[in-house]
Amino acid sequence: MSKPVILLLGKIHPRVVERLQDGFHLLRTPPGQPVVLSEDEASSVRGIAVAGVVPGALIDSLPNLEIIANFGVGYDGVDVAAASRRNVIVTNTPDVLDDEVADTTIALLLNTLRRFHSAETYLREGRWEKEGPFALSPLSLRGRHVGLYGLGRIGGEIASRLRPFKVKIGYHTRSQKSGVDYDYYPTLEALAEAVDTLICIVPKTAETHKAINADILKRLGPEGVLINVGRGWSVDEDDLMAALKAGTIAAAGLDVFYEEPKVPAGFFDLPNVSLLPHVASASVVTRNAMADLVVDNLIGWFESGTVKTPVPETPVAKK
Ligand code: A2R
Repeated sequence: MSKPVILLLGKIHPRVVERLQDGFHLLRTPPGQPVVLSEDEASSVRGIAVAGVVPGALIDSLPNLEIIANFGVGYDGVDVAAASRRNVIVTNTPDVLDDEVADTTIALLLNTLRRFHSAETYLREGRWEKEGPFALSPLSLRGRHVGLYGLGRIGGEIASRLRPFKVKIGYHTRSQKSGVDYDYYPTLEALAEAVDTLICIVPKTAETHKAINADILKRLGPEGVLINVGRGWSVDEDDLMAALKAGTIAAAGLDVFYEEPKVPAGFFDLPNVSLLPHVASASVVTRNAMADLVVDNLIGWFESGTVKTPVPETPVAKK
């Protein structure tokens, strides 16, 4: 029997290729360029492994496509509606990255408040010896009231890590969560009004587009801090830049941006931001686990017609 053909899209983790190459025929297209396939190639494709974008038009051009295995918990790059119309399964990589992303969030929060990145640069530049101690950080985690915009798999892990820091914790999601005792706020506005530190960990959807805007930032207040580890999509970067410059809020820590890898140059001039290049899950161990889940979903589908982690919108059908 011929091996199933898998189309690899975007910058795919080497472990995905390594584990798939024996059992599958892999089709690669040049990264960063539109996918061009011959008619024969297009009709041979039964699966896609992707870290990035799968447009509806591509899905529609692959008549025998059965499954799209997305590398990452956020699968907003995949046109899930187009996939569902065609009965194509979509999978993502939840759970295996929760701890890493939550750890990074705490690091980014502390960095933003205490400016450890600037302190280290100060030391490396030899300024400690020449100029004396690094300036005291105006901000601290002590006594903060932290609000989570999103309390799912990752948000829940962030909240449980925050507990031992003895901060007050609240959250906003569309539905109140059972089994947690954090204060629930039915709107993002109400959450922002109550807290001074807002952590964004919601998915990229129409509802979350630029949800964190000038109004929300104003509600956080002059001691306010915004941390974004969800999607850049959820923050109005112009409003954020203006708020940081005007002192409407005190600081921000960003791991994600609206148009990655482009980062608005204005952020580089601001002393009150900590910026990371979307690395929240980017350790070898966690990225390997994500790669394994991509592969396990594909192998599961082609060997037994089952997948481990279908996205909620997908039709989970037996082959
Ligand atoms: O709204 P709910 O009750 O479904 O709670 C989800 C919340 N959420 C929202 N909260 C307020 N307004 C919205 N429009 C809205 N949409 C979703 O976000 C839930 O608490 C959380 C998402 O949790 P999970 O689906 O478990 O996602 P996970 O694994 O925590 O990852 C979150 C996102 C990914 O989608 C990537 O964009 C990023 O983190 O890596």
